[in-house]
Order: sequence, then structure tokens, then C-alpha cells
Amino acid sequence: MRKQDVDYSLYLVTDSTPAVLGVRRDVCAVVEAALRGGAVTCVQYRDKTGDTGALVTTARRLHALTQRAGVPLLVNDRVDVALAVGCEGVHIGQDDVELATARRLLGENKIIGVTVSNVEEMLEACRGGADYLGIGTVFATVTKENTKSIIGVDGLQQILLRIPADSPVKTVCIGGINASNASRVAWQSSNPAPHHSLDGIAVVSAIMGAADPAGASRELLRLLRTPPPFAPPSPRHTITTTPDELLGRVPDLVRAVAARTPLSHNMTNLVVQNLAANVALAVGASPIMANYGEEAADLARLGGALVVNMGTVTPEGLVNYLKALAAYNGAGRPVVYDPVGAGATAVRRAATKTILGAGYIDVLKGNQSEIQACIAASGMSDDQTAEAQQQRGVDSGPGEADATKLGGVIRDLATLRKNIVVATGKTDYVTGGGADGPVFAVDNGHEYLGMVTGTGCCLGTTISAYVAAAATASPEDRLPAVLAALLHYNIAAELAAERNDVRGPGTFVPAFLDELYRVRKATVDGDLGWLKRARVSILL
Ligand SMILES: *[C@@H]1O[C@H](CO)[C@@H](O)[C@H](O)[C@H]1NC(C)=O
Ligand SMILES: *[C@@H]1O[C@H](CO)[C@@H](O)[C@H](O)[C@H]1NC(C)=O
Ligand SMILES: *[C@@H]1O[C@H](CO)[C@@H](O)[C@H](O)[C@H]1NC(C)=O
Ligand SMILES: CC(=O)N[C@H]1CO[C@H](CO)[C@@H](O)[C@@H]1O
Repeated sequence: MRKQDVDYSLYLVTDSTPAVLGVRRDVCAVVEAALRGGAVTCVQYRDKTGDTGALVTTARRLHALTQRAGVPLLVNDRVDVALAVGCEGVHIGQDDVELATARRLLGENKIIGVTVSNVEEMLEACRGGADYLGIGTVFATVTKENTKSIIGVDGLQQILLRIPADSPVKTVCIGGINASNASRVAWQSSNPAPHHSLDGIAVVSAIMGAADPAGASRELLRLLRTPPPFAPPSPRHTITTTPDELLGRVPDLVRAVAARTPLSHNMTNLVVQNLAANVALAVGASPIMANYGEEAADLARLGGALVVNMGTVTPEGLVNYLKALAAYNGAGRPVVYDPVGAGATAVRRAATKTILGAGYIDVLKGNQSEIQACIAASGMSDDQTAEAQQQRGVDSGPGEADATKLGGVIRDLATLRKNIVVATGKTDYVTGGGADGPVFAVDNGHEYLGMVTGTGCCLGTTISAYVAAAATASPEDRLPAVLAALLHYNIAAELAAERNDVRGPGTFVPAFLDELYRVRKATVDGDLGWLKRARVSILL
């Protein structure tokens, strides 16, 4: 087998500890059973405690099994054991033998994989001629206690996107991947050329600890190759749309919400529930208040969208958010995340990180400081972001240069997460990511919106109604749907503020509800006069 031809799709890492393997099971027997399933494409023998003689004996037995199955056997850390057995290569961690030394001992034809958990380690391993990278730790696991190196899918993506385009290196990720998240991880880390996509996943417990290792491995391979329920039919990064094309879609989207009255399931902020529910009704959605996670599985099947609004965070609330997120992801229904006050306290920063790591979020909507906090929680740490983070000044209304920077950063975030990011402010910015994907600027709205509590949350509700309607009709419409929501909301605010009966924020609120309703009605009746106010341009 030439090392260039190795298939890394399903990479099994052994574990001989009773906690994972079980007490009466033999590591070779489990590997043999897994290989019989025909799905495992690569095996790494990892045993950090055995003495050399025993390691060599077990490695020999494993090698006989992998040779019969036609898959490579790699030995963790121990170059000497790999040499003694004559297997296909080694896998080394950052604290193990150096890559250059391993290469000298093993020669060019053997496979050497290196564990990396950040961009610097990745670049170093690529320069040193690693054949593949084991990127992790993706999620917390029972097999490795080191929680400091947990990078999440965002961290994984960030490393993948920075691998030099001309590098032949292959990639697998490792850490806490099992049947519950294999499909999402594989989908979120597939990237358009010339970027690197993940070549495979490495699993330990999901196979070594399974009662039926053959069945478990077949199921994992199937999941890897199946897009998750929430994956849009066409990749968002191919979207290239002009403001005019987008505006052309708006009337149909307003009508789609009116026709479908989609469920807006919001887990929100007790402070604003009344206003949010009234806004939802005015734009044509059907609001439901349900902060109880157990209920989410049933609600997710009703064709609506979920809004996770972090207005008030409690440990119990967080558990409910995660349950709801999993339910909507599982049902393939959209999720809007509104990270209210995300950077403000340590509790909120931790909650943001947990929510962002726990599932797929279709639309991430926040003001500029909240978006910055999400960027930090995603572990984005390149120069551009570091620079952006110092730009706390952008908060109070960006000038041209700052807007460009912000646009670049939200596009990176959307590319990383394969979703839509909305940064609200005096001007709102929206992007679906992609290297050349447009960042739209929307210059509508009125300052009264900033003087009424909860208007940010209500925008989240409005967006959810629109993406719910679009997800049902044509999922490619998610970006236009977010834009339509922004226009409906902000133009209604302008119309309300201009009314003679509106004297300030107090009289504004009822007038705003009226205008949200009137915009919808007018559109359904074919009157698109309000849309002439739309001020949409391309920032980047
Ligand atoms: C995946 O692992 C988690 C955590 O160990 C566990 O709660 C979950 O049930 C597992 N899911 C599957 C499908 O094995
Ligand atoms: C799988 O994904 C979830 C988030 O969706 C994560 O919390 C968990 O740690 C992952 N691993 C396991 C084994 O569940
Ligand atoms: C963003 O919203 C949060 C919560 O409402 C607020 O505390 C913060 O000041 C806002 N930041 C900006 C830049 O508007
Ligand atoms: C628009 C909407 O769905 N609003 C609901 C959000 O959730 C609160 C409870 O947290 C409900 O009271 C609102 O009706």
C-alpha cells in the first residue's frame, strides 16, 4: 500500500483501559471485530502504559489483522515498536519524539501523523513533512482528561482553513466524536477548494467501547457520508448575489411568512416576551413561549424555527437551550442564536462558547460587541481578528475603515461556521460567508429602536419567522430571508417614526407594531411602495 493512497475516513484508535474497553475484552478481539465490519480504514495502536515486550507482541497481532483487512497500522508514539513490527507508521503527539527524528528512523515511505491543536502546530507539522494531522481535541472525552486543548468544531475548521493549499497533508480529527456528532463534524469541516477538508474522523470509545464494534463502525462511516438534517442543499459559499437580486426576492418572502404563519419558538428573555410575541404576530408568525427543553423535540417537528436568546442565563436555562438546539438540529429546522450581552460576564462568555460548540446555528445575530464575543468564543485568533478585537471603538458607530474590518471578520466567522452572521448597529451587516461571498450593508431603521428595550430580541424573532418560512419553501433563500426580515423590521420602524402621532419612544412602540402589520398587509396586496426605502449595498 502506497502511503499516498491511505484512506483516513474512519480511523480507529485503540484503548486498552478497562474503562473504555470493558473488563473482559481483549483489544485484538475488538479490533478484529471492528475490521470485520469493513468500515474501519486505518488503525492506530495506542497504549501508554504497557512495557515494550508486551507492546511489540500486541502490535504484531494487530498488524496481522490489519494486513488481512488491507488497512494500515500505526503505533502511537513508539517508533521502536513500529520498527520492530514493521507496520506502516507512527502517530506522535506534541510531547513525543520529534517529527524529524521519527522520519530519520522510519524513512520516507512510512506514515507519520502528528497531533496538532492550533494553527502554529499545524504549520510546523506541515513544514516537517507530516503525512497527516490528528487535529483535536474536538470535544471533551472520557479517554483524555486534558480539557485545555478542546478546540471545538470551530477550532478544527480554523486549522483546516489555514493549511497551505499546496500541502499534500491529510487530516483527521479526534476527541469525543460518536454517532451523535459524526455527521455534523464531517459536514462542517468540508470546505471548497483550494481549502483543505477533513479527510476522516478518529474514534476511540465509539468503537472500542461498543457492544457491536462492526455495527458501530459501519454506522459511523454511514453518518460521515450523510449530510446532517440541517445541511442546506447547496453550499452557502457558492452564493453570489447582488442587492437587486436580493431585493427582488423580498416580496415573495414577506408573503411566504404571511401564508405559512411559521412557528417562532423563542427561548427568551423574560423582560421582552410581550413585545416579542406581538412583533411575531404583526409580521405574520406564530409565537410560542417554551423555555422547557423537553418540549423542544415535539415543537421542532412543527415546521418553525428556534430562537435562542441569551437574555437571562441560568445553568438550568443553558441545559434547556442545548436540548432545544439538538432537537431543532435533528429535525433539520433553523436555529437563530441571539447572544445577548455575550462578552459582558464570564458566565455569559462560557455560555456562548457552550452554545456555539453544541450544534449548528443557522443565523447568528448580535450587535458588534456580541459578535466580537462569539468570534473570541470560536477561538478565532488570527491577526485580523486580534486587530478587530482591539477595535472596541467600532462599537459606537464604525467609520468606513472599521466597517470593512468588521465585514471581513463576520465573513470569516460565517465561513468557519457555514452559516449566516448578522452584525447589527446603525448599519446592519449580513453575510453568508465564503471567500468571495458578499457582505451586505443595510442602512435602514430608526434611532427609536435603540431606545426601547427588547427591540434587538424582537429582530431575532422576526428573522426566525423569515428563515422558518424560507426553510420550508426553498432553503437557498435563507440569506435573502434574513435580509427581508431586516428590511421589514427596519423600514416599519422608519414609517412608524415619521407618523404624526409618534412623539418619542413611548408612542413609537404601538405605531411600530402597526407598521410591521401594515407592511405585511400591503405586500400581500401587491403594494411594494415601502420597499423603495430599502438601502442595501455591498460592503465587501
Ligand atoms: C455520544 O457520547 C455522549 C457523551 O459521552 C453520550 O451522551 C451520547 O449518548 C453518545 N451518543 C451516541 C449516539 O452514542
Ligand atoms: C458530541 O457533540 C456534542 C455537541 O453536539 C458534544 O457536547 C459532545 O461532547 C460530543 N461528543 C460526545 C461524545 O457526545
Ligand atoms: C450590545 O448589546 C448588549 C446587550 O443588550 C449591550 O450591553 C451592549 O452595550 C451592546 N453593544 C453595542 C455595541 O451596542
Ligand atoms: C415572539 C415569541 O415567541 N415570544 C415569546 C418568547 O418567549 C416568551 C417566554 O420566554 C413568551 O412569553 C413570548 O410569547
